[in-house]
Amino acid sequence: MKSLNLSLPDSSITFYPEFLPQKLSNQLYLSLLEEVDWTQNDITIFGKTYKVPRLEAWYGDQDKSYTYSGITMSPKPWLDSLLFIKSQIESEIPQHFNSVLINYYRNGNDRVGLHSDDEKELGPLPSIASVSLGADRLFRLKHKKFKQNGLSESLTLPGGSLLVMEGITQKHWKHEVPRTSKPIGGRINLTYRNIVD
Ligand SMILES: O=C(O)CCC(=O)C(=O)O
Ligand SMILES: [Mn+2]
Repeated sequence: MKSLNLSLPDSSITFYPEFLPQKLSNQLYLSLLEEVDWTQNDITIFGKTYKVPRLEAWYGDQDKSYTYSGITMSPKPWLDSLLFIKSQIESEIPQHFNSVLINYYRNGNDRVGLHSDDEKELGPLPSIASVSLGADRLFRLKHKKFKQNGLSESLTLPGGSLLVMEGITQKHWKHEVPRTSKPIGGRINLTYRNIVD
């Protein structure tokens, strides 16, 4: 399968632009939109509570729980379509995943701010396999140091693509999906993760 190493310093990031065939990717988008039990969580920053600017869901093995942005979530039991995508990933890369965080960006106003996937539940060198369905969105990476000279990278994540971030990537880089004023449709992103105990 066609893959591309991003070759950024202090990272290990591989991009598979055509991981899922377009037709399958569209079908999965529509079925997940229906099947997933979406919630809009609250987030409290400096004592003020906001609605998270996207819908979220968390699925996985039943014995795992996870704290994300201060919210502890118990995973819902796997759906067939989520297990199918997981098996596609696990047949391409030598990693095992026991959970998935799913985001639904309803339009260009929905987004995720700069962060690292460095929660302690993921262990010191987390592997994150990120599958995108639906509309193209910009994915921006920023190195935590060298802020002045702006060591950063942007790529468009199209529907059907897979982005794998491994090793020391989360330790050194943050990432975001910024808001866009372009009139665009919805996007679902699934980040498969392995919770270590
Ligand atoms: O939507 C994306 O591509 C990224 C989502 C993300 O960074 C996350 O869920 O931690
Ligand atoms: Mn993330």
